[in-house]
Amino acid sequence: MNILPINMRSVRRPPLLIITDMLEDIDDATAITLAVSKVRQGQIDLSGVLSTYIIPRIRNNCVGLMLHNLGVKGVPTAEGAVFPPGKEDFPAVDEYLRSYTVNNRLFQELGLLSPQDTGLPPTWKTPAELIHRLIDRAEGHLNILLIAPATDLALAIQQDRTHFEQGVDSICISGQAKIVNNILEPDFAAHNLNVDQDASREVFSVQRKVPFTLLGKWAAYQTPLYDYDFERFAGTGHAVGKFLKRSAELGIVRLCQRNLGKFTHLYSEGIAFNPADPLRTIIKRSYPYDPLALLAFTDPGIFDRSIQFGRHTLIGMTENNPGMSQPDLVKTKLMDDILFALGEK
Ligand SMILES: [Ca+2]
Repeated sequence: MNILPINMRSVRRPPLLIITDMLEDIDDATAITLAVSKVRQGQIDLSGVLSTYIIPRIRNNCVGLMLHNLGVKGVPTAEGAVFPPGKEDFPAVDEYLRSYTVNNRLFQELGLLSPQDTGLPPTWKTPAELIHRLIDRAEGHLNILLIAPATDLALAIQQDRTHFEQGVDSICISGQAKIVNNILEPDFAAHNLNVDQDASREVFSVQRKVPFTLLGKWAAYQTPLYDYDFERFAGTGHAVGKFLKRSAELGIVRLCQRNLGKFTHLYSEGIAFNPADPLRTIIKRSYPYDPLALLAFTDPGIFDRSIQFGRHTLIGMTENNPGMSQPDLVKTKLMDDILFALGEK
């Protein structure tokens, strides 16, 4: 049973598993860079990174490349679920694979595409098994950051609910919740929770045993990242800094190609689109949903305790209560931590 080395007998820093859909979305890449900074600053132990949703293998490779280029070794990474489970002919699969050719070009351009260098970890039988092994490794004190659809967490709960409820100290989610009849319910206006609604309900079913933190979009709207912020990342000269900048540009291009209506709604004032050369499109503004969810876990004091609901913390659920009275402080923290991972300061 002991596939993982037992070298964490006395865990002081909170062990954190990240579940991500890293690929074309700048949000996840920024969050993973921030996580590496938090490891370096001694605020967390990174227990593992699970990549999920439709093309988990490609996402997992990207995570491996990110960690490798950030100098992180020995962190288990694994492929999560293909969603929807058992429906691999889901139309989105083709579309995603086509889109990957764009990102493939990006990875090659930056010299990041060399999976053989990453020392990719052993293959796990199932993502649920990995989650339960990480609970054991954390001696029943695992924390989970969910910045992706909830499928894998739901499967882990279904596999062994008692072990999950007793072994997980907290779940931090990039997304919104509502309070209905005195319980938390997932708000399906949030993308991560909407993608696999059954899985989201399953995850919320552990709320009486496991404290939740939710970081909603209204918080992210307070601390946009601008083109000049991405220039600073690239300006470090670090390969990942350059990647963050180019990924921000390409992610926006992909959204434009896929869903023009949503693109216009979200970014009508936020980008300078170059139709002659979409890969030269410059992002002017993006919202750091996923990195803020990580900060809500590592640095809860920089947010307002806007809504405490029992043991749960809800930040940025509504327009009237964005969850931070000092957005400049939060933004500075975010930038300093990311730049730290890229070798600045
Ligand atoms: Ca994400």
